[in-house]
Amino acid sequence: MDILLYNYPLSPCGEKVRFALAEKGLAYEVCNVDLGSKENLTPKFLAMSPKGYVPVLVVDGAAYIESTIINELIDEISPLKPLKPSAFGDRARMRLWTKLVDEVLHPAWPGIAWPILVRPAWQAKPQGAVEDMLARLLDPARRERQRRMYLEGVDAPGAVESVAIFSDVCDQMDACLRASPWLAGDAYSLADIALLPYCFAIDAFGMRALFENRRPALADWYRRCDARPAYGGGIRSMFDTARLNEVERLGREAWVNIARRLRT
Ligand SMILES: N[C@@H](CCC(=O)N[C@@H](CS)C(=O)NCC(=O)O)C(=O)O
Repeated sequence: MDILLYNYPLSPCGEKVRFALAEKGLAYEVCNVDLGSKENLTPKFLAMSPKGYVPVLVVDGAAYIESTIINELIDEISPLKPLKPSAFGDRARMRLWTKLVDEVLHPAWPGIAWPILVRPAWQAKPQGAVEDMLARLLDPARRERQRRMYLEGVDAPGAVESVAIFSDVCDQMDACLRASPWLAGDAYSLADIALLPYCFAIDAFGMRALFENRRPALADWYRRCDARPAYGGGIRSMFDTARLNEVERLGREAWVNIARRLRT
């Protein structure tokens, strides 16, 4: 089976797919799509992903979009080591978590991540070049949101609210993990995989205190996820060290501003 993943490193949706592929031990190639220079808006990419979103998973020449659906597909491609719980009640719980990610957590995510992952590259470009890239976005609301994040960083509307949403999801995870070892019961599942990239990114941004403080069950879950053999004994080993160092520095700077906004 030929598998190719179009991804942007540290994009939680793309990392979610990488974690599922790693759990299954499936070999795949990666093609990084630079969201900072809008490589996702080329006609070739839009033909696969009409909204210009990564990830896209190409399996034997057929392209699939939407990370939650892609992860279910990966689980079906390789039925060994199932990533869906065997009990129907646990499968329903798993899907409540993936739905929460798709409908609540991920839509809030750009408020935390864009100022760190994309804004610095845009600030290094002439403003006209950034406006040209923004003009290529088809959705006016997405264009306006990205423009505000470019101009205002964590002061843009939505950034502080994103932290509040993330914090609320962490509370829900902690409550669940006090009662069961994994989010959808006794076995590691697509629910854990759906949430893990967000916690990893926050960790990589040097903001781990945001989800660990006062949440011992969540902190323990994160350590157990990180130690899973599929991730090479540490999720950091799946990333470029220089890029991790850079996002940690940017994340710590952003956090100073977010913390100031939270206090006011
Ligand atoms: N619902 C989609 C969301 C994908 C998505 O938001 N991808 C982001 C990166 S995490 C993206 O490609 N953003 C590019 C842009 O907004 O220009 C999924 O789960 O795959």
